[in-house]
Amino acid sequence: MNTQKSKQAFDLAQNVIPGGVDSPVRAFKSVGGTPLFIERGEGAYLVDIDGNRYVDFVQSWGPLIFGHCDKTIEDAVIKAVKNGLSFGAPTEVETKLASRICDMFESIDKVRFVNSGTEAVMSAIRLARGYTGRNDILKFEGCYHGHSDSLLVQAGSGALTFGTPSSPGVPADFTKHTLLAKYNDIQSVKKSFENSNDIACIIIEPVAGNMGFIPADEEFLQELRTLCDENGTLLIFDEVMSGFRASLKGAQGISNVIPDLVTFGKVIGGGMPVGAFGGKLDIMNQLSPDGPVYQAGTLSGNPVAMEAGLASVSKIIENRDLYSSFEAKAKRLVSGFKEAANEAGISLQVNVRGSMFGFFFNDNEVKNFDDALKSDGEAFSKFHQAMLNEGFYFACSQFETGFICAAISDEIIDDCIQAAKKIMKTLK
Ligand code: KE4
Repeated sequence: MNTQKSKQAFDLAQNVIPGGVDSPVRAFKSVGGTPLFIERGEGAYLVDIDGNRYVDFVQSWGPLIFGHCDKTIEDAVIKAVKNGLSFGAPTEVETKLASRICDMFESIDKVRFVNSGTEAVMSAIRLARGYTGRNDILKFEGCYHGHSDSLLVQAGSGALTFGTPSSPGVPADFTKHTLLAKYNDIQSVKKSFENSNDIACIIIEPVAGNMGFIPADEEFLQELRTLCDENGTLLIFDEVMSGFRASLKGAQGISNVIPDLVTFGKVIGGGMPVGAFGGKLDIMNQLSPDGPVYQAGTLSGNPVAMEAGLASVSKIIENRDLYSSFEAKAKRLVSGFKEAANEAGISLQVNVRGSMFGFFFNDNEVKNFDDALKSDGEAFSKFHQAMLNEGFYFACSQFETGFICAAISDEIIDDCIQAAKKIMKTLK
């Protein structure tokens, strides 16, 4: 692939944008090589500024469940734009999208829109603290919930301690209320409750997509629910990535565990900047202006973004049989990868939930962040680069997730598996 124009564009971008990107993972630092500058999307494909076409398994990190330039979503946005871009006042489309989400999830009586997943999670955490009157929060090593200060936390010394900031600029005081536990390990959670009787909420990616792809064990989620009920702690499902992706009803549609608060993003914006958080009446009614917990946003519920989200969510609800097709394609893809790896004498761990999939270059099953860290990052990087050269665009980090969209055909899956068979042989 000739990527000369991307290289030039990246050089220019780095003069005026930190790292040349507006979000760090895009810089390809984890896999090496130059990030591709994209000119346009076409259904299942990305086209870079050098004219190279790639099958897109990233889909803007999840939002584009129908692929690029979906006509339904495009028409909705174009129509909305002609009425104006923003009013800073309520519009009926916000109510329509909120109603779709409330009708879909028994755990949600009300929902509020924001502009990103980060905002959704930050707001849900504040609401949980305001509702319970407690200060501590519990998250899991390896789960990412956006970049708000109290959630930018990794394990301190020892495995199960109060978090320490994982970024400069976050004062230790801002993370002293953040407890850490191990994903899929209920004993580590019980230990946290021994360490604190002030836990406002547990927040979890019920299908983790930010330490690579690791679904939580159903029993683990059920035990989290029980522990929260026993301790008066709220359970927050961060479904920013898994919402409308792991199933029509996200992870809670698979586990049947009902959270107290849910956060959304990505698919509910259809590619436009939308996040949301929702839950039961008694919790949501604590939010300003009805309640004392403050939360706000100039462009929250932006009518153009709302129309994109309404079109995206409505279309997926009207085509809910797509999920069985998504999952069949994802399973066929990763099974093909696993077969190709086995033929090459390489250990590959794979997993699927609905339209989400992941693979680890790892000898053993990956159940938590420690396991994920033992994966062969070099093999992943070589695979990523080689598949790019074959015209397949995967997430540029072992600690991300892949997605199937409605525009990805069975033929594309077959072609991708053939490319993987060729590439795996070169990795040994
Ligand atoms: P945003 O603020 O990026 O919209 O959402 C933060 C967020 C919250 N919760 C979960 C479960 C998430 O996956 C995310 C964001 N996901 C990453 C992909 N791993 C966004 C990509 C990026 O950071 O550029």
